[in-house]
Amino acid sequence: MTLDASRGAHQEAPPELVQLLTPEGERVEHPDYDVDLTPEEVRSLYRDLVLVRRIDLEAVALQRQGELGIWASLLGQEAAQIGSGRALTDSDMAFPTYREHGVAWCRDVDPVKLLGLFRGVNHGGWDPQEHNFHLYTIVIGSQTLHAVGYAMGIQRDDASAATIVYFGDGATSQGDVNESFIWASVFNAPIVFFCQNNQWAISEPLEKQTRIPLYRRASGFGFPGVRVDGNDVFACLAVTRKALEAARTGQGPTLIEAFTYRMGAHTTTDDPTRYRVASELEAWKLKDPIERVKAYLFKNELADQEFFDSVDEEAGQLGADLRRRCLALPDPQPLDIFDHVYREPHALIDQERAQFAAYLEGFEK
Ligand SMILES: Cc1ncc(C[n+]2csc(CCOP(=O)(O)OP(=O)(O)O)c2C)c(N)n1
Ligand SMILES: [Mg+2]
Repeated sequence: MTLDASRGAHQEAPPELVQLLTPEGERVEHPDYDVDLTPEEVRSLYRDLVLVRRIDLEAVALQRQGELGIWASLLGQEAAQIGSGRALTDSDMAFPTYREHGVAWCRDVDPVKLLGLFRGVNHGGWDPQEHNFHLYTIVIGSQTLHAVGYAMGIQRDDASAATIVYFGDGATSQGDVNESFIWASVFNAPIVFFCQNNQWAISEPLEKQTRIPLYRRASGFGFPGVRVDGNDVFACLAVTRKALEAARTGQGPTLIEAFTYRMGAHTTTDDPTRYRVASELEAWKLKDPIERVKAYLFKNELADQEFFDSVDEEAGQLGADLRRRCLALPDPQPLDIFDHVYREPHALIDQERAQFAAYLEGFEK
């Protein structure tokens, strides 16, 4: 192919999307990926999806009422997060961005701790080692390097575990992410790169990040890439399971592009009506990740109305309980900020703490 002919060649074939459950709730086969789920497991996935959406809704409401400083909504991305999160085993390690509330749920992180972070009363509040779930990272893409380092540690310990790292479509333009791809590839690190392509990086659309489908980037770095329907929890589970297993068995990294959509604002400080058209949102509403599982359960008579009502009831209670516990979170003492800078006592920190204590003393009581 000449240079001129190869330009734009990426537009020839439509990219393949792994899908196991259509938006209408029909089960479809895929030659390379499958999941064999019991009715109980499907109901459990449905429950996860509904509950994390409820956590998210409560958090948005709390922010609007001035109880949180900010919130990054996962609305629309529930299937990508629950599917990939439920594919993890206890010994796998996950590195999130700031939007992975569904993955946090799968790692048994109490959602009130997430609210504490966005309320500004903790710095994460959970022990990453206890949950094998790293603290949220705001600096776009930097966690991919931390994750590859961690994965290389697993490799050197000869442990049978994998690492998964989450990032967005916008993050793929960061140097850190590209460097992490190179390290992972060259060292055959046991890692899964899970990119939630939600089509937007705040107000920047996907076409400002790439001229080719994101999953195809992987081949340039020397490892496989796959695009999955990010609103299909079955497909996200199947694809992530396979990629994690490949990582655990010495087959190196995989890039998963979960093709999804950010249904809400970037964060509660953002107003997406200023930069995107309503029809786009309407089109994606038809691909809702929860509705298709509900339709599947209903059509196949795997769940009755009583089941759906009980999940809704549980969601309502979870929301109310979260709200109550969020409002009861104690404000931190100003000097607490120095507590966890280093694991061991540190002379400079002691000095700074003393200086700050003296400064605080200067205020009238
Ligand atoms: C290094 C860095 N640059 C810029 C920002 C500001 N910023 C916060 S979120 C964001 C967009 C991220 O988009 P994407 O990776 O697609 O993730 P999404 O928010 O869509 O989940 C930017 C530029 C940042 N946090 N860190
Ligand atoms: Mg994005």
